[in-house]
Amino acid sequence: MNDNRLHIIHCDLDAFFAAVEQRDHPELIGKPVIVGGNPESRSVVSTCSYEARTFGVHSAMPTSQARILCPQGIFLPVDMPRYVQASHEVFAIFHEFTPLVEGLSIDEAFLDINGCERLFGDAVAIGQQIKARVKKDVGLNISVGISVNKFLAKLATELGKPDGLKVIHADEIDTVLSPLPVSYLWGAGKRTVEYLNRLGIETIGQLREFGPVELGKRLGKSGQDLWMLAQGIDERVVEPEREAKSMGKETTFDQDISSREVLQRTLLEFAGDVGRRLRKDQMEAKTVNLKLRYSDFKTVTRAQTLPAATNSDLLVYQVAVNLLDQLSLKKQVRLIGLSASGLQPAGNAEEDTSLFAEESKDSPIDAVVDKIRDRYGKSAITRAALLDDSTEPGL
Ligand code: TTP
Ligand code: MG
Repeated sequence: MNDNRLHIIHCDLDAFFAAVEQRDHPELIGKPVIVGGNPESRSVVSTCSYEARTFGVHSAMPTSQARILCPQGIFLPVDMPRYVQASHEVFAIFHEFTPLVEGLSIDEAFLDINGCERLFGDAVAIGQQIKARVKKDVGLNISVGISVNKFLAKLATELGKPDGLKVIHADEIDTVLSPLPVSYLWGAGKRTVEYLNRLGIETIGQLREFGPVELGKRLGKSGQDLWMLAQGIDERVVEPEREAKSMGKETTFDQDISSREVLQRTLLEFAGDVGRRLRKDQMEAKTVNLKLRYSDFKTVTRAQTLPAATNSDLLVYQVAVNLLDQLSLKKQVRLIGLSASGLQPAGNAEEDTSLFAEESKDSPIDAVVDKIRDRYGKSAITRAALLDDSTEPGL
């Protein structure tokens, strides 16, 4: 399919691990932060802030060399759980816009927005919304590239970094590609680039002139693939992950919240959404997860696994409130999230005689509420506790 519409979005967080460190330790903002192993050992740099990059430091460089290039660098160890958490949050935002999300790495994904335009606007509008949400909800900068296929969207991200939102339109392909070094071709590794350079091919424009037959003779199938990319042709489709492992909702409040009541009411609304979605997909969840992010971006999570899987709004809500009770509200809350995980097809729950068992059966009330909401919209029916105050921010 040769689709000239801008429908592929590529997203990649800027200086990811280092950016999480700067977000969580604001005194590091503007400083050369280098994340990796201990500089005294034989470790390598995972990544570094853009400030450190001006000294020539980069990923995969021995930390000892980074220390020589940038003695004033702030060297930090890798703290994977925090980066994984941020990654999950960013991917959850992607999934709000389209189900067609293909993760490439911990901080990078393709989105195909075909069919989503009526809900969220065109690709550029969606790109802008993703950038704004990732900044507001997760506190990180993400670069976004938009084009007609995967290669060009990824290239657009690379060219727009940092904090970019770059579009490559179909009619710009030749002008954008021709002057670029061949290293910009996706998949052209160091050895391929050296080989092409030895043939006198430095730029993508020169590679195009070299022709597909000659390249194929010298590099086989990968030569032909490179030649196609050099024309801006890439027919690979976005391949989404197969199935959701959890479903949930979260919100960043417009103003930080200290009221337990507001948090509980938000959880009640979320539990309704989560339960409804579970029932719609004929699924049940074994585990309820609660997340709070405080005003200083410190994030805490709590989870409870139930004796039997459920898709009842009320049970999800009750467990979520129990989890909330375990968390301190001394600091104000910036974000609250509720999710259900350990998903399984409804009705497969093992027999259980505990107190939970009764409530975890499909609730007839939930089913009736779902029907009314399907027909008249979400606001047609609301649990009583949601009605008493609608003035809280962010809901
Ligand atoms: P990248 O997206 O390649 O790099 P980055 O996000 O740090 O910087 P930018 O995208 O703005 O150029 O990789 C994402 C994360 O993966 C990175 O923050 C750290 C980790 N990583 C390594 O641990 N080792 C590596 O060699 C690379 C390239 C990345
Ligand atoms: Mg990145």
